[in-house]
Amino acid sequence: MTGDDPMPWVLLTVLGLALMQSVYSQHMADEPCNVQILVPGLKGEPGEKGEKGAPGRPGRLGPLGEIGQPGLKGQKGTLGRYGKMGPSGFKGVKGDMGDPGPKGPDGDPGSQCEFSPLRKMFGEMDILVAQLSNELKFIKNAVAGIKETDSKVYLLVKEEKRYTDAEAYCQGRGGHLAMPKDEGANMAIAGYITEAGLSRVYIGINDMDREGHFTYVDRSPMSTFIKWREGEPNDAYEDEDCAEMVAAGEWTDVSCNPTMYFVCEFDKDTV
Ligand SMILES: [Ca+2]
Ligand SMILES: [Ca+2]
Repeated sequence: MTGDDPMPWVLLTVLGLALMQSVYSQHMADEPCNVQILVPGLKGEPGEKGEKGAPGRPGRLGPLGEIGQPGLKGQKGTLGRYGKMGPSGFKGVKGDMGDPGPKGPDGDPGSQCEFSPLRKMFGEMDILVAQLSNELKFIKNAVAGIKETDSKVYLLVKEEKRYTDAEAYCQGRGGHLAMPKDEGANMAIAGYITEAGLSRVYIGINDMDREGHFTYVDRSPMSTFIKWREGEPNDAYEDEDCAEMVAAGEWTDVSCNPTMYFVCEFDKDTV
């Protein structure tokens, strides 16, 4: 046999295939036909405890709680700082003119010059004009109406002054604050006040020297005629040493400090 002859190869192939078929057929005949039915097995033994897991995510926000009871009052705090300065107040009422001050020292001698006499003359004229103005005011008051009795002339001065200033004004014109010493004089003054539409004026009665011991303003003792209103004099607030007449002609003791109109009296002999 040579390589050029195909017959041996074909023969060998056929024999091989036949052998393989024979083995396979014998194997299939030995295997039974099995039908397997799957059922759950018995429960196993519990496993070992696992490791702790990672923390979970935060839960959702809960609903709002109820309002609690008010707490106890705390202790008083320390004093706070001063506040801001407030706005300016209203302008007050003009006060009374003060008493004249003491005389100042003499000035240095001036230099001699030709105008000195003129300057002195002008100064004197100023003083004269001031005096005349005051007199004119006085005459104007007097012309406006005076009251008189047989022996006295009364002048209502419509300038508000304190008691002592009022008396000084009357004295400056030769009189005093009115000192009613009988019913006629008192009625004349009371009528004067009523006609002028006033409710009160200073009159010349006071207890400035001795509390409760009233005298006339010229320090003469009181006459038997008095016209105190019921309950007066009462020295209210221990500060009433002067007297006023009210429109009805009655007297009350009052403080000497308020300013008000007043009535001067002059003796007819000296007017
Ligand atoms: Ca008094
Ligand atoms: Ca009184």
